[in-house]
Amino acid sequence: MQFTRLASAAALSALLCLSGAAAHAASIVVNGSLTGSTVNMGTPDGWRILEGTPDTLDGGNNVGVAGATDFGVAPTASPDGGTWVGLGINGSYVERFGQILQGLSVGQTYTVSWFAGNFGLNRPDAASPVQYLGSNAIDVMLDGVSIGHGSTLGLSSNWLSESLVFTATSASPQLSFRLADTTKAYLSIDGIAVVTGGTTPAVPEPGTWALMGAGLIGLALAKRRTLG
Ligand SMILES: [Ca+2]
Repeated sequence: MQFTRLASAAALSALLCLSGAAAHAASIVVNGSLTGSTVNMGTPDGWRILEGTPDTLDGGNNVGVAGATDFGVAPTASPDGGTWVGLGINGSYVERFGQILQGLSVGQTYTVSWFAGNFGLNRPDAASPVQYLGSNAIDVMLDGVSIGHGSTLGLSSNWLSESLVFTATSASPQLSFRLADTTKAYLSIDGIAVVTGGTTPAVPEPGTWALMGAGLIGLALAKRRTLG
């Protein structure tokens, strides 16, 4: 998210940025906690910008701008703690960040998980009003190709835990995140982990449970009639 007047402050923040890598114990991802200094137009150590200008932020520094609390809805603290990354989209303007994963086994399944929030950006009184208040979802990409996305989130203070399973087709694919559709929005992501294993859950849909329940009741009634 570009704010030209703050470019020098952002550069200073980048200089002051210290390594805060705190990788998940069993996760393949480097600095999945997205720990770093808040910075407008910058990502934490271990990650790189792939499109547009993602930011590193927290609840007191929206879009990485020092002291900015101009959210659409004030965020709760990240379940992962500390800073996180914000991704904007506006039509053909896309923000995407990622890293190269290492040491995957081709044919092995992996689970990628993350926390997502939609706190937006609302600066209606600026000389040029800036409002990113739409609903959108976190899209997950491997080597630049989408492998699925999380739920579509409207503005809310809450974080949602999301995950999906993929099968590795190379040992070192590029994992990246952007927003799933072109609707103008600004979403947050934190706590990214990739762990070995995982299967697509074969849990029956709610409708299936209802049918199964009705079937069981029917069987019980039939049995009672038979016995009676
Ligand atoms: Ca974090």
